[in-house]
Amino acid sequence: MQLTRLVEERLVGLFRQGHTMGSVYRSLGQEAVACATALALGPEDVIGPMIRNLGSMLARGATPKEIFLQYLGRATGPSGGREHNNHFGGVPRGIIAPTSMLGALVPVMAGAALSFKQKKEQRVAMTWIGDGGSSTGAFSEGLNFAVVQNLPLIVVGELNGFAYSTSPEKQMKGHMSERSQGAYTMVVDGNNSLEVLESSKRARQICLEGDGPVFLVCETFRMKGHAEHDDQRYVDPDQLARWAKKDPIAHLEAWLRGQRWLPEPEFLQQLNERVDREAEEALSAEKAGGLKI
Ligand SMILES: Cc1ncc(C[n+]2csc(CCOP(=O)(O)OP(=O)(O)O)c2C)c(N)n1
Repeated sequence: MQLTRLVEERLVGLFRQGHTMGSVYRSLGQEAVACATALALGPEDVIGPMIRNLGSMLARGATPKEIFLQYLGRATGPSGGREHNNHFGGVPRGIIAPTSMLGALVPVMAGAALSFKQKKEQRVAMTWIGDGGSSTGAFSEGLNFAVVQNLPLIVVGELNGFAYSTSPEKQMKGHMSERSQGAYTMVVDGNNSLEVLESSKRARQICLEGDGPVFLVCETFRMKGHAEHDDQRYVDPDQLARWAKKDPIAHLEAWLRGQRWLPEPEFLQQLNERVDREAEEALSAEKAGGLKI
């Protein structure tokens, strides 16, 4: 979670200096959702992340340098400068590249889960969907397909207060969890990484036992605007202040302190240095270099 936060903070700096291609989409305050769900998986499982799930990619081995190269549009980046932000994947890491069209990853990942079921492989597929994205036809069709086929698919719902500037009550009746269409459903505190981790492990087990899919709705809050170009003036400052007190990293830190399991003091400094070093390496990388399209 801390690595995600540091990488994103560094990306914001690069954006403000005019280095990045396009905007920067933060997951500030919701890092537990992407990280703890992905950490519950095995290496054989497959994820299909969305824009706010950079943490899930870091959890599965993507490096800060790759992410910086990608945002800078460098030819030596994961997509060779063809794509921006976190739109890259990798078969060895079990990452299917994000798809911009909201909801579209649900049927794609249901397809991956179908192949696991057909081949009798003990693997699960996982993807994420925002409250806004859950209003798309693709989400409904994909989840419905997974339900009727009993697929090993975990759809993580990110109920984070806003879809761009639209709050959930302006685009859905009732709670997001009511969109489960018969999938096994859980609602958890998305800012409590331990709860997210435990329920994600349970979701995986349910899928492996043939009782999937699982719709795991994580209640959280988007602490920044939709992206860096959005100053979130439509968000009530009191609401932001309330959620700031529920920061997922501070929560885990307090728990670790209680267990006397806090990492060595140099841990944070080393993480910071790593992110700075990899950002500098990406910045000095060749802008173009024999890219064949
Ligand atoms: C089908 C589709 N419609 C519209 C968009 C433009 N769009 C991108 S992100 C976004 C808001 C997404 O909100 P939500 O799903 O709640 O996720 P969050 O940004 O809160 O994480 C919109 C409308 C899109 N990418 N795809």
